[in-house]
Amino acid sequence: MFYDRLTLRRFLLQEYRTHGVEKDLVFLLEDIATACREISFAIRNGAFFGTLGSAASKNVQGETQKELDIFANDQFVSHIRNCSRVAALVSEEVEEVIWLKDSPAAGDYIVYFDPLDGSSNLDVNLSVGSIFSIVQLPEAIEAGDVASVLRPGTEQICAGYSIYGPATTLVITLGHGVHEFVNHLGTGEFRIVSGHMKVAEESAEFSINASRFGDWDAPVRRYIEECLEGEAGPRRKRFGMRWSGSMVVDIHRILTRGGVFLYPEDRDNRATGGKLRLLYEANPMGFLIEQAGGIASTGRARILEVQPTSIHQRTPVVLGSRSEVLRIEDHHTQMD
Ligand code: AHM
Ligand code: MG
Repeated sequence: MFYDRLTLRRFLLQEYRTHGVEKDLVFLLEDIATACREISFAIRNGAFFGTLGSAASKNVQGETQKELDIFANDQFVSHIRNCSRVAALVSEEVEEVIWLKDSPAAGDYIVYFDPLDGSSNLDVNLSVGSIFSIVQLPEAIEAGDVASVLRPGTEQICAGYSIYGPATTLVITLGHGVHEFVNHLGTGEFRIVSGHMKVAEESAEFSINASRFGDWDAPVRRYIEECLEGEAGPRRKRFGMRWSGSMVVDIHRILTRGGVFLYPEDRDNRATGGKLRLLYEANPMGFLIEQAGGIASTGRARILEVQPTSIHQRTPVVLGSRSEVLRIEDHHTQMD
């Protein structure tokens, strides 16, 4: 029943009481949830205001920005500003670190986010989402010192995403499992629908942009070929394939019913080290997948242990069910 389900606020206050989650982090997450609600509203009405198309600008990766990319970024920045403990922000849509404090202290937060992931889905009315990651500074840092925001994913204290689909959802981890909330149309509340989500250990579904087959390295090609061979091949089972064009949607499916998601480094993207970004795409999704019992790998190493060297750094990504990710890692070990 609707009224039996925990609201996001009550859930966060439980985390405060049982796991010592700080009140400032509770407020920060509520502000992020508000930003997501506003973005959801803007997307649903985007066709009337002509905001689904491209803006005149390009972002730091040279990609054309949609008006809604810029709007979503502004929502994240303005709502997160409410929290006086946030030292700095790193956004996919902004080239430089956004410093919010003059003297960031130990215990302050850094928030990394992709305000609108998969935005090429907007024009065709398919789902998109927002992704965020929060780390807590172990020591004071100097405002303006970019190196001090280059922190590995193991330092995350919180990660999550919102999906703007048939329902607007919010999925978060504070390091004690993964929980899904749905935004109720009417009250505007986020209420829990799944607690302690688990990635199935085994699966028969993979998610990759197969049009890049000719560019993949041998270990990835071998893994996918084995899946495609179905019952007659070494896997002795038939595999399904899904690719939504929006990482949040593909990862949500894997959290819900298992599977593996790959965006490997390939011949075409090798110069940049892959397509997806480490700090605000791979790390938060990796933290969520690990918290749900899956594995988050580059194909060769744990994503969360990669030491970032720049804020918009890219990384190969293999996320999902344990048995599949281990098999892909094994292919890399054998064929490197
Ligand atoms: P974006 O941040 O520019 O939207 O790009 C990230 C997206 C992911 O959501 C998705 O998995 C991938 O890019 C899709 O890539 P492709 O264009 O190869 O299908
Ligand atoms: Mg993105």
